[in-house]
Amino acid sequence: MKCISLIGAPTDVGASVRGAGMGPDALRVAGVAEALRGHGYDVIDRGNLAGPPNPWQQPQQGLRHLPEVVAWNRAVFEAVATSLALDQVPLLMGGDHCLAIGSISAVARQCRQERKNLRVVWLDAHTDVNTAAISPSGNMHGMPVSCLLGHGPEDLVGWSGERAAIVADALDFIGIRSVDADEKLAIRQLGLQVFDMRHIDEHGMRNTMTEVLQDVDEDTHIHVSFDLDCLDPLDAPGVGTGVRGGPTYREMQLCMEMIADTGRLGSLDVVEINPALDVRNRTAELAVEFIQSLFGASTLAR
Ligand code: EXY
Ligand code: MN
Ligand code: MN
Ligand code: MN
Repeated sequence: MKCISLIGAPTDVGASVRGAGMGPDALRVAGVAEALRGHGYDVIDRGNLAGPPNPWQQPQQGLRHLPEVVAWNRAVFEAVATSLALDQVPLLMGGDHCLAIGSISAVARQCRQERKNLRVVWLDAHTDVNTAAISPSGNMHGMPVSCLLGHGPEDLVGWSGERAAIVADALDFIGIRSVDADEKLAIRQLGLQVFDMRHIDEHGMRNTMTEVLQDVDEDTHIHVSFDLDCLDPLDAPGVGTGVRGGPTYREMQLCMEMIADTGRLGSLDVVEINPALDVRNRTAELAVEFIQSLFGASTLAR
């Protein structure tokens, strides 16, 4: 069993509201390390990364806080790369979702070196595929997917060794229900696979995940990028950009369990938990429940 390394990135520089910077400690208080140890994993908490404070400025040329976003992602990239080089499973504790740029770029580089097929499962209410040209807000937590596909500011692309860290085919979105007008066009142009809430309503989570995971084989590395706003805000109130109508608790558990069953989970982001908006740490506690399922805890297994 691989060792899991917890990496805290306490920042909200990419977000629209303040507070996600407290996410790493909320997960610690909710007992993430103890829970995983309880399932037999070795867990190393590498503490929190350092980076610049949130200057809370207006966007410049369509991008808000670009230098700070670059600095935080650099730190994340290095930490995730180090953990993968040690053959550990990095669990990035955000922070807002812009941090997936550094995290997934490091994973993509490692997969290329090891000739593994990278598959990214993006659990979110949003598609995060804005760019400076089309974003309605300039907030960079709405742009990590574009950056990873090679369509971001020069400072944020190419870290994996290729301009695009991932190809559109390697990415599946689940739980989507909020897409900006120009993002819809981008999704079509890029050929992205979006399993939106209507798809889950009509086909169920089981069929959806069967489709998502159909070509996973022994050479596959699955990266899960888990934005807690994927869940319904009634279950997960501690998020900055909640959208009603998310998957139910059981649907999300099944999603996690089916990923766990492949045995190919290699890395994970847990982002957008905002304790300032939460109710008694409920969202971090819920995240810890889902993280356990993702790492193979099930009702009848130890
Ligand atoms: N699409 C909106 C924007 O780009 O401003 C909202 C993005 C919210 C992103 C959250 C993290 O997933
Ligand atoms: Mn997101
Ligand atoms: Mn989101
Ligand atoms: Mn696909």
